[in-house]
Amino acid sequence: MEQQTASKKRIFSGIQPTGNLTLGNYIGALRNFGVLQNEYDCLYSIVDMHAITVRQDPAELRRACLRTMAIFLASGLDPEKNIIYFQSQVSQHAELGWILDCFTYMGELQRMTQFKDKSAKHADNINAGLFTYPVLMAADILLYMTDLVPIGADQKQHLELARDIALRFNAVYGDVFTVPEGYFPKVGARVMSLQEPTRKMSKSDPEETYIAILDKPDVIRKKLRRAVTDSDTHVVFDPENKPGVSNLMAIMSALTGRSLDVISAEYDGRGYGVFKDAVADSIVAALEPIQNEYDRISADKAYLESVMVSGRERAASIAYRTMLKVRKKVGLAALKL
Ligand code: ATP
Ligand code: LTN
Repeated sequence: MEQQTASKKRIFSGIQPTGNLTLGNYIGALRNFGVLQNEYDCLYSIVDMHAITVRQDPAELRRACLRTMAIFLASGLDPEKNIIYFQSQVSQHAELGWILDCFTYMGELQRMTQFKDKSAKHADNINAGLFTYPVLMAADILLYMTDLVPIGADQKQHLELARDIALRFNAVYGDVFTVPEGYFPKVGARVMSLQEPTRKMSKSDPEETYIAILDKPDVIRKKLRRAVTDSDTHVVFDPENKPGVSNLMAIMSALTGRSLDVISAEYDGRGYGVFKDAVADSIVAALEPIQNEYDRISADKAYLESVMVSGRERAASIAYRTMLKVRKKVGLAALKL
């Protein structure tokens, strides 16, 4: 049975298998996953149940699930050290999701900005799952007694809700859930769209607005050259007045570890063309090793299958124990195997 190492804290995060993972997903979340794998017990889930809050083509969803798992592995996550699995294969997510629905207020969910954005984007399908999406996310996190959640800034509001739900449940039943904290990157917590730099880069937006983790160097360079900037020539960090340039600076800083001041000093006054090419180079350098690994791993279907099976078993054994406790606390019939 999966045991949490006494001294290690636990991490959980999830990514939806919708479309192509972007540079935003990488800088905001994925890149931090591997950094923490030695100090924490980590679970990383491909949250396919969240993905179906928006209508998906079944064959493409299945492919996107495997693609996402291969990207997790290609970005350096060791499947021995980390539990990597598909959310829908551990049924306790749905079970706890329902229970937590009964501890969440309509008003709280109505305030969620992601719900408002997605409802506007999918006005023909504002389903109840889209509304209760953050409760399923809270269930994902609380099911594993998570201490830390590496996410981008767009998920902060959802994490706050997960904390509120945990505190509310604990206030009624005693200390059942660990109350999780967010873990955000210092630069690049919100990578913006290349075409509309006041909106976040999103994998469900049109192709030219994002860099995909799997984009080839020539595509990356082309997208960068077309990225929206402004009409002066200064490379200075000023997100309010120069959102496009500031976004590119933040991307470069996040990927190279150089400060915004150093980047400004090097590129200010040399023209946006030179700067954009340099940003493209930093992206290519960061993504190329992942892409090479991806090509190797994604060809090995048997390996992906074995990671999927062992991830599911390990996650399920933790989830099962949490649900025994939760069911008992709430007064649901005991599970007899
Ligand atoms: P979708 O467009 O399908 O809603 P998404 O691109 O927002 O998807 P998710 O699967 O919802 O991606 O997010 C996975 C992780 O990536 C989350 O932790 C999220 O905060 C992070 N993330 C997503 N977009 C960005 C971004 N533009 N900048 C930084 N982090 C991001
Ligand atoms: N809601 C997140 C994806 C997600 C997640 C999670 C992230 C689902 N469950 C649990 C962290 C922890 C998103 O839309 N980006």
